[in-house]
Amino acid sequence: MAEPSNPLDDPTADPFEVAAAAAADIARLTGVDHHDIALTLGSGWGRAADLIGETVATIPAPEVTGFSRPALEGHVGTLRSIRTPRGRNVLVIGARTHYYEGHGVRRVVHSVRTAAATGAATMVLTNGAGGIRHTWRPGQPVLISDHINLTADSPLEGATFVDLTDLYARRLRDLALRIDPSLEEGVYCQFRGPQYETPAEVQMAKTIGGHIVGMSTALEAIAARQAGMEILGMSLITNLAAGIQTTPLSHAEVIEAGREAEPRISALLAKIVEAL
Ligand code: 8IG
Repeated sequence: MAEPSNPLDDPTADPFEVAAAAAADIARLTGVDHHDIALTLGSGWGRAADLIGETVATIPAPEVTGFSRPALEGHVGTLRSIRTPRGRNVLVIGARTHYYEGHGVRRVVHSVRTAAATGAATMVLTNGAGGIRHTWRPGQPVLISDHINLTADSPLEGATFVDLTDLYARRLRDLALRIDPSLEEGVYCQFRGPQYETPAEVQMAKTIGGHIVGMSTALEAIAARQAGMEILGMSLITNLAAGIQTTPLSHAEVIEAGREAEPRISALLAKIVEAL
């Protein structure tokens, strides 16, 4: 079966025009013409959507311009429009395209650009990741304080000199800390994946100032900043990084840690979103 074409695969397409078309699709399909907050839910964070308010509409991501069909059959990502008790519209993105899927960085950041085009001024990025700090435990949520982009790629095109000072806004981290003062912070290192790191790569990440290793969030945060959004980043530590934990990393273990932590961290995230 031929894959339906994606306008982002046309190199002459303007990715911001594709994002504007996607935002128009979302307005039409949800009946909500403006969103205030966008939230990307990574592994372990999925249940937060049910806790932040009333779901107004759920749409399959492939019905929205530029969103990919899932790489593997089975799980189709969705976009949800949720109305909070305080009357804000939250766009919940349950369809993340990872860099390692090989569709190019335009597809990776399309959901973030679409969120901005729906009007969202705040982008909440969550993920499941490996922890470098040996005091951290699987199931622990941490705030992202900054990142190191080790993908050797960028969502910015041409001479686009975007400032990344305070990328993960101190203001939003302080707000999260008021809700849970026990939250720790760390620097997120994005590797290309999909293989996990070698222990030597984890030592490199540690040496250059990293505390968290993952495969998703840095490129998305750069695009969110370019779009003018304020960013909150949170990682669920599902495993200690290779060599920090002495046992091999297994995807099953990662999924299990996420499942176990999900009710707790989803409730925390819902409280944070309500306070944004
Ligand atoms: I879940 O240990 C998860 N995602 N790069 N390293 C990287 N990504 C991850 C890891 C990890 N665990």
